[in-house]
Amino acid sequence: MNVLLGDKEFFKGIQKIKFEGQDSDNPLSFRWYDENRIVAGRSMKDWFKFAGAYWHSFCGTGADPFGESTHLFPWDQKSDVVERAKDKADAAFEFFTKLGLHYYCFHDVDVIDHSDNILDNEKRMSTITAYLKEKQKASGVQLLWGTANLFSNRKYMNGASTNPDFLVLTHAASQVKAAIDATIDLGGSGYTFWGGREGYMSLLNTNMKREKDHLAKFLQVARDYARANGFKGSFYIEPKPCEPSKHQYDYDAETVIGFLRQYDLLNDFKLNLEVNHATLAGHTMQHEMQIAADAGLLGSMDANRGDMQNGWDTDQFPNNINELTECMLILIEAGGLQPGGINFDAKIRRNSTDPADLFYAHIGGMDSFARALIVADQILQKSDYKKVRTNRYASFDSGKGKEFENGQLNLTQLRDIAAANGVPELISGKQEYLENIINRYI
Ligand code: XUL
Ligand code: CO
Repeated sequence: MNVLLGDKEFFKGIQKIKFEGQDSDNPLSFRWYDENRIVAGRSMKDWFKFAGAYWHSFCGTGADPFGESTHLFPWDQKSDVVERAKDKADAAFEFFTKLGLHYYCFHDVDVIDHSDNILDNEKRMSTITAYLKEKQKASGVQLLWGTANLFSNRKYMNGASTNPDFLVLTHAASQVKAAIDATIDLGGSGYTFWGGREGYMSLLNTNMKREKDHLAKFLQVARDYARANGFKGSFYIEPKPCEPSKHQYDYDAETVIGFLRQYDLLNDFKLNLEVNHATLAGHTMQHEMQIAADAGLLGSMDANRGDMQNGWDTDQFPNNINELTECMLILIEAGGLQPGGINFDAKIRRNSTDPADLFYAHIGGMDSFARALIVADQILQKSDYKKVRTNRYASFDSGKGKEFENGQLNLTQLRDIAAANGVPELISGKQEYLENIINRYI
């Protein structure tokens, strides 16, 4: 009997996924992701720290507002809450192990169903945490980050920590406390706050200033509790502009950084950026990553992609090499994610109903990242990408430009330089040239 699988196997007929290289036509193999391959000084495994998302892969039933579930999970059959949760954990760890994912992420309600009773929920969480700990030990899979779901239960319809009703805020606190306890117990390197309902539906009934103050106070007490109980990892805020709220307070990277600075949270919190959230905010993921990297706050990342033709969070698996290459250029130059990894916050489509579909989806995502990393490394090593970018700013490297950067010139002196030097030459930004470099190395 396989100790990891116990006496049940949920993904029958699927063996450990191996790297077989570009010439392989086995759809259940990696063509680019070779976890021990060194790229830009580190193994792929280390650059990415790929994680599986419990919620999409083991809880998401494929139901949508127009139709019932299509993903009928064999691990969701037992009537006993704990037994059902253990089956789900068995399925999840079988999947992580067969795919070669070394990390995972969860919300409290993903790993075990919750009731209306706080004491009961705390007991449930500690029971399943003990079980997950055993699974982690047997498999070597680690917790990338934990979180609490503060958006699905009806009591959170007006927000969790930003709810106008203080009692609702205390319920959110009870969940966060238990989820932090589980994260610490499982050795998680991060704890994420995604505030799906921390925002408003209408300003007519909302005191935005008070709600944002409550959000900050809530984050401070959660931070203090976790630190007092030995949590050494990073807290993450995951920005998203809207959905399910009309306007979410953690709108995008820049907004969150301003918020963290205003409430003195920059020492403990970093960003967990998600591709489809970036595009909903009217940005590219590259933009969000560069903002975070420049602030030293590039903590972790949720991988997925949206759909160009519709404006919501479709959470599809990533497959755009061109876009990912631009992201990997930023990742490599920033020295990687610190201390997080790449969590597949992505779901297979409602009509992807074969057990193998979950493997195809992740293999495609991992291969896309791997290929993009290789391409980005080639660009950085072999092309003049860096030189072109650096040279654009050469006028600030010496002389009067340098003096300006050093704060040594006033407005009148700047005017005098303009008057003495005449009309500036037109200097090309070379955008198409740089775009061609990316395609050349793909
Ligand atoms: C929702 C989303 C969440 C967070 C965790 O859009 O991304 O799943 O990642 O709460
Ligand atoms: Co996410």
